[in-house]
Amino acid sequence: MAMAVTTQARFARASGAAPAPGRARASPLRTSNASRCRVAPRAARAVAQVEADADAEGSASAGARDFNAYVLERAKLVQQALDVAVPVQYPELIHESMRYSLLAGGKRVRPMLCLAACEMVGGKVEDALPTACALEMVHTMSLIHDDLPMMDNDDYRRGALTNHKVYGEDNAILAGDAMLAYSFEHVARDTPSTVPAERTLRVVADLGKACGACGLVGGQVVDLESEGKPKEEVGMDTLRYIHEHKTGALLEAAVCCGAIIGGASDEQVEKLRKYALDIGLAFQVVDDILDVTKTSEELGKTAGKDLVADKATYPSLVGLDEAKRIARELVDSAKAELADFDQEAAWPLYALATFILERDS
Ligand code: GRG
Repeated sequence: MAMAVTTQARFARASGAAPAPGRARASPLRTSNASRCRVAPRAARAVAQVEADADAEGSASAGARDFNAYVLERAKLVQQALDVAVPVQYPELIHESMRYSLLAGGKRVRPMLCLAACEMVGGKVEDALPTACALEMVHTMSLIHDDLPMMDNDDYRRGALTNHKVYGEDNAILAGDAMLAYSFEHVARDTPSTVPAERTLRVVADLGKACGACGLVGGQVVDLESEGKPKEEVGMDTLRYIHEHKTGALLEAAVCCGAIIGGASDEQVEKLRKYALDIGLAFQVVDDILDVTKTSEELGKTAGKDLVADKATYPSLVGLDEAKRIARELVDSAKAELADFDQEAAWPLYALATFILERDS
């Protein structure tokens, strides 16, 4: 696989050594990694598409044309905050393992949604930043665990070797556990004290719900249960459940928690929940589409796995064109939920919805 060569070369360059086949004690990310942000190159084409669409539509918001700068600025902000939140300290190995996956790039969609929702309802970015980082910690730990041999068994993630390939399965499990626990600590302890405590408490509860047996874990369990079954037997209802929980639940938490921190009314949170449920499902439908239309090199992870496993996915159950139509419809429906908000303040949530549809990794 072409990616294997490229990724190993990149790893070797970053660490100054050839990648160890099993456990590695030296991390390529021992020093600050804040400037090494790969979001822009990997998402560049989709960002350009969002801007082109905004131009073509004569978008209500002139700001939409600055989406490229917006994404870069937000990704950098989140990268720096994560770098500070998880320093290397004793015991070094587990902190290095956490940092290896957390600072390895990624599109940072969940933190961006959280910050955008907070700002749209009048909140301050710095108030939501610990929650935005916590969302990325939960997301990253779920990727680490998902990649383990007893789950999805993957060797590559975010264009690099998976955590267990570098640090061993025992440390990868523990790094995920530590990151999950720390995400809640970070929200509870580091959200500015000017944010009313009841808002922070609601965020902790919503984040917990998104992680648990009625959220990501529930989606993962049903996904594992469905593996090996004929895709027709799995069917659309179960597939939708998997997608809405495995992927959608955290996007829902991202948008709703950002809005709660920003002081949204209950009515506003519920409108934004509908927006988030639509983009959450669309995100995974697009993921299914990318799995069959992109290469491993383009995705930074193994492509074509669903096809090889003959897994139930939107393209495999309804066809590629219909899957694309459904994703478009979901994103249109999400945008409709934004109609009652200040349109100028809402432009990043419009643009992020388009980005989710148009992304190519
Ligand atoms: C205890 C929270 C918790 C989870 C454990 C392993 C597990 C249960 C759930 C797996 C959830 C999972 C990996 C869902 C896939 C979601 C998805 C579409 C990932 C890709 O997201 P991107 O494209 O990735 O945003 P980047 O790398 O850009 O961040």
